[in-house]
Amino acid sequence: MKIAVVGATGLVGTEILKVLAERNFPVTEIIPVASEKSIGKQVEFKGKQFTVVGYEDAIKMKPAVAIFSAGGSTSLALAPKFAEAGIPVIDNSSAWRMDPTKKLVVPEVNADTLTAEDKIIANPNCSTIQMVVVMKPLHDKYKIKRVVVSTYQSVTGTGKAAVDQLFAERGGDDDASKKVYPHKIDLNVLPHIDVFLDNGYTKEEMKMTNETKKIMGDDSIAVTATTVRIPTIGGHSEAVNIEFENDFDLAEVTKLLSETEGVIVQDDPKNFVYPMPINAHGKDEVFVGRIRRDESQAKTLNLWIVADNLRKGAATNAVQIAEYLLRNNLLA
Ligand code: 2RA
Repeated sequence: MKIAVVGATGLVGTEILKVLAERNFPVTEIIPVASEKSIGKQVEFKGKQFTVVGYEDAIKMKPAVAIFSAGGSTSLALAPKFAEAGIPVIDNSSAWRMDPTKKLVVPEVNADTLTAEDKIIANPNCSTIQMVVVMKPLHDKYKIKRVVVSTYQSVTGTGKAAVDQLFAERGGDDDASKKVYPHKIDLNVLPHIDVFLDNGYTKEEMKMTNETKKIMGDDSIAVTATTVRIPTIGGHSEAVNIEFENDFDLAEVTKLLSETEGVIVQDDPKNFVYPMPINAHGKDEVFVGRIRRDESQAKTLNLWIVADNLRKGAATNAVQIAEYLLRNNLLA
């Protein structure tokens, strides 16, 4: 089937093509869509070249689904045009995530809410996705009251220019014109992701709070986040403290997580086994370790969660939504 990838030449767009190929999604033709300046360029998929087209031509080619990763304003402008033509859109930007008429989907958590009427489906923020995949089975079993999360996020979450800044600095190039962050990122840590809001939190932090409630379908879950950029590229890491309504057994928590689809437990600290971005890089799963009781408070758990933000945090999650639509005959 024909698949349109809008923003096919960006970091996430490239990853979407890789994931579609690796997971053997039944693609007959890729329709790469990009802005005016990229039209006519070639994009490779499974050894074949496909020509980048504008969105009007893409709609005329009647793809079965369009996966968008082209930023919020492009999505706001173009996703409705695909949707009106009956082409389901899976959108990686934040444009539609909190729109009450749109579903915000992590397949392991809430794909079963999707219907044929959902023509624009939002893919959540990367740092939220990896956290809710782990939270879901725990919430079902013990009921989560409150989550305190601190993130350690890869520069790939910002985009290619940020990766370039990191490596330029590492090579000794401190040219301010190449900087996308307001400070040096190499050998540094920035407690700042996305813009600051009036309440003192960043937009990224509020995404973790608001998106979690929507995906989990439970407004009673309290989430407070501190999101931090670190000079790494393999994935996002999160220290997560979860307070439950009901008490848990630690061995049972580990068993539950090891039986959860899409989750891999890596928890043998005595042998230095715990999730790290260097190992999560290029993988589709969410890795969890450092599973331990919070000894300062009853019914409370500490976890360390790592996933490749370009994969499960973006491309893989979007392709999994497309797989769900395919399995359930919901594609155009
Ligand atoms: C980041 N959350 O890591 C973003 C990307 N979606 O900056």
